[in-house]
Amino acid sequence: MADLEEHFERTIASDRRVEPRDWMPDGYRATMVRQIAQHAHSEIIGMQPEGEWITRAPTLRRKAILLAKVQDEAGHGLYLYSAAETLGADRAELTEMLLQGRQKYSSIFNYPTRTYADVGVIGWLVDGAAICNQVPLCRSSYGPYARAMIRICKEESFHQRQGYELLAAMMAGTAAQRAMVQGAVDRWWWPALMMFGPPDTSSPNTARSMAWKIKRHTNDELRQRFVDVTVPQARVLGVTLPDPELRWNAERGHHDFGPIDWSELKRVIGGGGPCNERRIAVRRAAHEDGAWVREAATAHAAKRAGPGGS
Ligand code: FAQ
Repeated sequence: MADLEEHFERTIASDRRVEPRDWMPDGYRATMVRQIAQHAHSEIIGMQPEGEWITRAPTLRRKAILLAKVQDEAGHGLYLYSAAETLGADRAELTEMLLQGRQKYSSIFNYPTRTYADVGVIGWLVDGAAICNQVPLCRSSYGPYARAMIRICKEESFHQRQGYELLAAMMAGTAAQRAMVQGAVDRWWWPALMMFGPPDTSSPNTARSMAWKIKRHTNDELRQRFVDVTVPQARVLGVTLPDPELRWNAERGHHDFGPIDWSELKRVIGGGGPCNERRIAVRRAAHEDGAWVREAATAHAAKRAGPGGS
């Protein structure tokens, strides 16, 4: 046991990857399952806010792009559930825990998409925040998660650009379209900053996850990075970020920004966001509607495995 533990510690210290068959502390396994499952649930629930606009996309081109993006999110969720399975988690149980509210998904997907500009802002800000958070996770210590993150980040970066391009097109349009973009930015800016999680001073998991090299940066470090990369993009786009305290601080070499309403994050994580109930209800209905597919797949697998099967 001491040998196994030492091997694990050496793997972490020398920046090598922990692989599914390696011994790992129970706490490490539980943390990985928690983070990967939450991430997978976020991708699957995250299909809903934009998915609601597929039938209302303004042109065939926009519809094709949006369909592809939402399908990518489904793919990310499936990769991530597979990564959780390498730790011994059961996909059906993870889904059950999501539906019962025993596992979380990102707070950001509990906000409504009121106009088509919201689709662009989700690409620009939400995928932009996801990239800031996930690029360092490509170096996360758990091999299957880190490797899944590489492809996911490539796709998210395409998603971010399509959102920005959509917004740039709207900003080149009518005054009403520009107002629509500004309205969407006003509604999504603060929730996007909350995606990075609670401040470091009240983040119970960060220290342990950093020591295990699951997380490579703290929540506040990544939030700051996101603000710094996004401010110049907002300027080029011609939108105002809704924070009167946002300004460059030459001494710190970063942007200062105003206080975040942490009570809102707490409320949304706790189930009290504008769309929490709807998101889970839609997910539950999709799961129930898909029962026949799971049954058919199980019957098919049993038939293939049985005598006479190939
Ligand atoms: N929402 O101690 P910490 C996407 C929870 S991107 C809900 O700081 P940790 C792409 C946290 O889980 C979104 N819950 O926790 C896309 C913990 O609860 P627990 C998904 C939150 O793990 C784009 C408690 O608060 N990305 O889907 C949130 O060290 C567009 C205390 O927090 C990922 O999941 C929140 N915002 O750090 C799809 C990235 N923040 O479990 C569609 C991977 C915190 O103890 C469209 N995850 N909590 O009960 C991570 O990097 C980390 O898990 C953090 C949280 C940074 C999210």
